[in-house]
Order: sequence, then C-alpha cells, then structure tokens
Amino acid sequence: MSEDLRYPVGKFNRPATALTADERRELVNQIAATPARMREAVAGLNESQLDTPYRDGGWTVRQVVHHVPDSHMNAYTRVKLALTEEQPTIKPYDEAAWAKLNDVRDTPIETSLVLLETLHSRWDTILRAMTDADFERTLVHPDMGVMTLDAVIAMYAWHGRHHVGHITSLRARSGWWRFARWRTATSTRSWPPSMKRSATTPSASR
Ligand code: NI
Repeated sequence: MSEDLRYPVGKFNRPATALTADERRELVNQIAATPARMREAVAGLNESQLDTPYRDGGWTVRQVVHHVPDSHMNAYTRVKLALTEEQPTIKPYDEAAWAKLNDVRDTPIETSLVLLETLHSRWDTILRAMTDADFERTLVHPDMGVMTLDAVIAMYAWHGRHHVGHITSLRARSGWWRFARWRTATSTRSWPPSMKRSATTPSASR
C-alpha cells in the first residue's frame, strides 16, 4: 500500500565498518553493470515515454538517464581526488538544478548512455586496481562528513540500481515492456533480457 516510489531498491545503507574483499568486488561489479542495466531499462521507449515522470512530481525518464552520468562523473572525480590527495573536501552539486539545464532537455539519451559506458570503463579500471588501503582512504563530503572509499563505492553501486529501478518500476506499472524494441527482435524470450546474462549479474542489482 505505502510503497515509496522514490526508493525502488530501498534507501542507501552506509556501511559502518570496512568492507571485505568479497563485498568490494560485489560493489565494483554492480557499478560495472550499471551502464548495461540503464541501456536495457530504456530500450524501445519512445519520446513521450522518455518525457514521462517516473512518479508524480519526479524526474522524467529522460532526466534520470542524463542525471546518472552527471552524478557518476562527480563520483569518478571524487574517487580520484581521494586517491591522490589527503582527505580532500569534495564539492557537492545541485542535482535538481543540473537536471533542469538545457542539455538535459536537448541531448539525445544515447549520448548519455555512451557517456555512462565510457565513464564507467575508466572508473572500473581504477576501482579494480585499488588496494585494501586505497578503499580505506577518505574524503570529506560537506553534507555527509568523512567517507571512506568503501562508503563511496557502496553509495554509487546503490545509486545506479536506484535510478535504473525508477525506470524499470515505471515500465512495470505502465505495462510498457511489451512495446520494447528488443522484444520484437527476440520475441521468444521472456522478460527481462538481463536474465540471459544473469551469471555475471550481481543478484542484488536486480
Ligand atoms: Ni541520483
């Protein structure tokens, strides 16, 4: 009854202690999977569907697609700052205002899907080379306080699933899956197409 459409995968739980190697690997895998999950989530949507808010008063699908690389470019920069400086203070940004800038309205979503893929490719190279000591490095977020890179990667693994969930939950509620392009090409397969790749998909991301 009281399902909160803002949090389709639940709220972010910040880890209280250092993560294990397995937990770090799982989170890095979730971050790596985000661009493909986002591409699947919007497959086949038409322009008016892209301009539909994922909930009343929420961002449109288009705004969500452009927001994720905006956010993750900041995240990538924050990780690099924390790896190269001693506990840097990072700069928050006004995500609601960014989502209203003209590029979000005027840029094809494909541009942001490719941006997310290429950005995550660079980011993944960094994350997979990080040592235990690197994950314990810290930054200062003016609103969230001192954060380890463990907490940062946990937050952005969640963040990708969170926004993909906005789109997939809207599609489920709206019955839009049956119009997806992939389905006309692969009509004998069941939804979701990611099932095919489930062997490499962290279970928590679905
Ligand atoms: Ni966000």
